[in-house]
Amino acid sequence: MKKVVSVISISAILFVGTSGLVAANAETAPEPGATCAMGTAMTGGIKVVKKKTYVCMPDGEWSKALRKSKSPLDTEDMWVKSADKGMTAAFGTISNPTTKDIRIIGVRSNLFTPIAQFHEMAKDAGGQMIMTEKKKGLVIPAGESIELKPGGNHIMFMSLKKPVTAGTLVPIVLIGSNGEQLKFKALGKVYAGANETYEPSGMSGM
Ligand SMILES: [Cu+2]
Repeated sequence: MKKVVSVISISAILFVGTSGLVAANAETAPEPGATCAMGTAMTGGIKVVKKKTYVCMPDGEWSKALRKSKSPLDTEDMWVKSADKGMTAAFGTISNPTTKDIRIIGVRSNLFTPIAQFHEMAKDAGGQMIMTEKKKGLVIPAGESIELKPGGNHIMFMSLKKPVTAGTLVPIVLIGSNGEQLKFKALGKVYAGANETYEPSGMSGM
């Protein structure tokens, strides 16, 4: 706590010294193509500046300015595996009733740190199921539904801020590549599977 206070006072002094009384915490819009602080392989770090949303894309660059709109996607039976800490994942069915593919590039929820990934389970050359990240986000094809399920595609939350308790509803927002925001609540459920480990060299488990 002491450390935080001293950092704030130093930055306040710097602001007064260099630019007078400029609002110290004003968010600035990222330059197009600027790399995100999250680095590669992490979706997160969503910024909202002057009513426009910027998403730290899975490829490590900020998205273009996205004007907020309502997503035409539908969800059904969304749920999150209950967990006290660490990682968890969200599952359920997402449908696209429109005639255009919709790409989901970001995830936001106040239960998690702003780090989430879209994962896909696939067989490797040896027939082993492995988990890989979908770096371009999650595409819901026109007129189709995709089912996120244990052992298949899922939305992975890398670091919980609060426990997800069985029976509670977790608010989640998915952000589309055109700024469409899909808000839904996912039910916390006890589930014995979907255990994953995350190692620097790769991912295993489920
Ligand atoms: Cu995963």
